[in-house]
Amino acid sequence: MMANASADAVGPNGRRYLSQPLVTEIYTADPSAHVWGDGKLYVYGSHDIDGDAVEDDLGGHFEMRDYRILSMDEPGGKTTVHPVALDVDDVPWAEKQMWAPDAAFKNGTYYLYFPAKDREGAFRIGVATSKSPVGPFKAAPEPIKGSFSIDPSVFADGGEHYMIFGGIWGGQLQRNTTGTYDPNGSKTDMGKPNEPALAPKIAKMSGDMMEFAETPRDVQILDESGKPILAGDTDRRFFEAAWMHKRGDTYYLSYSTGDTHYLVYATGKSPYGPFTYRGRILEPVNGWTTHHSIVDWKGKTYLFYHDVQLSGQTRLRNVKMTELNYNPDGTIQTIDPYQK
Ligand code: FUB
Repeated sequence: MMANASADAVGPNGRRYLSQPLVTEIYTADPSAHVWGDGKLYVYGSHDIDGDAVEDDLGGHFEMRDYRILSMDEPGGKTTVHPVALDVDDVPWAEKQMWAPDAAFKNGTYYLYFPAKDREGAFRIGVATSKSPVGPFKAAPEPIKGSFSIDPSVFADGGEHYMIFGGIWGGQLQRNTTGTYDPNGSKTDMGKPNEPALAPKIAKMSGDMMEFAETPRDVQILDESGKPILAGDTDRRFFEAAWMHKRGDTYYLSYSTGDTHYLVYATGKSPYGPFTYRGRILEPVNGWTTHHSIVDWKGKTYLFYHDVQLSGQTRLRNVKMTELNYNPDGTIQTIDPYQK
């Protein structure tokens, strides 16, 4: 058992964690949770490893090279760690850094969407297929045409699927402002503080789920007065880890604010937006990154997230889950990742 795998473990602030890691035998992060037709819950996430890279400002220390899928039969039940579902060596175009993935299901096939760096150092998004929710997955020979940056999440709505993706800074969104990767683009220039922040992207998927059916467009995130959230508004602007879900007629776009460490959300009336900022979902966890998914399962809604309880190291994270509750007006009750 890894150190700190105990209900009595406390974070750097001396407080006990709200919930415990789902698994302790491997390090896991960036959980995208789904309930498919069999009623079980599957988590498609990153498999963190303790690599050699020195920690840097662009996430070079996240050296993940494969995916391991988790599954649970019941909330609070045992979590199973499945064998390797896809390895970087089996993705012809990818060199390294298999970061946060997501999955979709259509017509008897499971689709795993994942970002990785190609041999030019550009993040692209790939797709792999399987007849089993836990793989093994077979990768397409090329990345999705027109894809760039990181953190794909695929949202199903009205018979269509949409990919929402992107991440600034180490996620390279600022190097793709023209839709084409600029190897000489700035590593860190995210625009002037009083300019609109860089936006996550959205594209409808093709019928066969292997391509974009349209050129990715910006997802606008507005403040309470209808103005775009600005680049300098670091507590609220998009950084990475977008997730979309729907409740009633309302679309919820949630994301990480990165260097300010919040999980926040905005609501809208269409998956394309515009979205209006509403508030925080999760206060900062122990660890630099924060990343999540939201899913309904057996009559409740759950937030899947990660922190570094087990290792205390940024690069070695562990996935957790906790219940998420709405207020009567549809706003989300902010979660504190520590016990009161
Ligand atoms: O896991 C690597 C990166 O860290 C993800 O792509 C980001 O969302 C952050 O969690």
